[in-house]
Amino acid sequence: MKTLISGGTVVNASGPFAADVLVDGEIIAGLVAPGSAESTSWRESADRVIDATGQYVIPGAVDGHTHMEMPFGGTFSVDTFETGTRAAAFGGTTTIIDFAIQSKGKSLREGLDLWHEKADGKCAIDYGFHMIVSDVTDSSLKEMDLVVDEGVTSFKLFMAYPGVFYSTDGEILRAMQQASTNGSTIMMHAENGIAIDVLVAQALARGEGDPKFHGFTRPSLLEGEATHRAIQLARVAGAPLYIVHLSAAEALEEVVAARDRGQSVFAETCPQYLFLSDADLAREGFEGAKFVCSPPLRPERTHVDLWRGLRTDDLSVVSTDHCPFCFKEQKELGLGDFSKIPNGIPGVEHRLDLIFQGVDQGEISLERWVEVTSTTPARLFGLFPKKGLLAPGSDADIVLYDPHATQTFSAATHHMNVDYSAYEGMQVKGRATTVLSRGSVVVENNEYVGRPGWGQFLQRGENGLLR
Ligand code: DUC
Ligand code: ZN
Ligand code: ZN
Repeated sequence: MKTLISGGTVVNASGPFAADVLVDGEIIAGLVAPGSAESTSWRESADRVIDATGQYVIPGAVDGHTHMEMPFGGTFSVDTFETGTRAAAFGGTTTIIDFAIQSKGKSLREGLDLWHEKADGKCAIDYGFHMIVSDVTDSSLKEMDLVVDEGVTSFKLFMAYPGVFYSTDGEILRAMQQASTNGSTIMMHAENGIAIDVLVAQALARGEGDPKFHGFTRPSLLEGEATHRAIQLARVAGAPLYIVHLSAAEALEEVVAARDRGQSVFAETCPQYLFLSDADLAREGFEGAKFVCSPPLRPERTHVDLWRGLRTDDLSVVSTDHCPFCFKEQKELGLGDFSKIPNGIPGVEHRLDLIFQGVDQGEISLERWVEVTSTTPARLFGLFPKKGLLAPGSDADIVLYDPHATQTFSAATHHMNVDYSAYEGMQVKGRATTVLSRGSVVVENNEYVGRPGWGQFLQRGENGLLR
């Protein structure tokens, strides 16, 4: 199957240029000058020609942080791999990396097998796994090496959620030491969970049960403190560190200091920390529950710091931390007690569009948009240049993006399997119009034309930003 994508502006992380894209089967065969002899001859033999006039042609976006079917807070996140990857495709994301979970007392093997079962034969787009290590023991440390050999090359640890995912500093150090010998990267949920639990108990004892107290009991100082500690532990172990879902200026300062001294520390932020704020968490009645995630939404003034971090590359990636729980019956588990609200915000469908608003509003350049949503996550998580780049030999994961289209986000029209939108009524510029996954069109004219099971498991390599 030969495809020609003609007349568009190709945007890689290196910048925009006019080019026609030749696709042969699942792979990009070439980028050629529009109207060139190569383009004309490809057009003559092509099975399909896609007109990209007036559109950006970008590498399919890579979301390095999702939670499909995640058991959490006494329930499960509601997107399956089938519904979640379909929604991702609608928004121009053609790769997700989800978190397989080692439960306490179980092996990494059991956790990874379970995640393969959940995803196998279900995904609309390609997918990989990170592994959450909840139980650092002699045997799970050894298992980390085996898992790396299977293409799961990053491990998430938690300084938050005592009794669930939490690891002590000693356990974290041991896992980091292991990572330093097997070429993997440690991802850290950096919030001081022990201190937070004290603040939560004190708030509840005062009768402060509304959603906004979720934010008050997780102050940004405790994210900054944990980020500092994680960085120092990684320094001692000599391991690369990736701070997930960075939300606070105090945490960003720590990342800046580490990167300035040359330490291999990377960080992502998420659209919710760039577009939503603690004012949403404090919405009337129980509405704020829709915005309960951890770390919590911060004051609006933090947006400025995070956009700056994206410009300076102190924040290298935007991922979603997509973790959808319905308002009805799931978020409602925490009526009267914010600590029982399942933590998470749906977002896998809207990342590319939301970050494009940053381009439209002059916060970041067009190529930086591609870099933080696609190229850098592909590099960091060992998928580059197969993913994250439009070039000969790369997978033909391609998005046609119309910068002049407008859309309004709403639960009534989104494709995520969740009963509310955190961005209800928000009008945005830009939209993915055609999405190809490995050369096959999966979204066209706002219709899903892919199929569950098209997406393949990606065995990932080492972090490509270490040398
Ligand atoms: N934070 C969330 O909000 N949800 C899932 C897990 C996490 O760390
Ligand atoms: Zn987390
Ligand atoms: Zn997460």
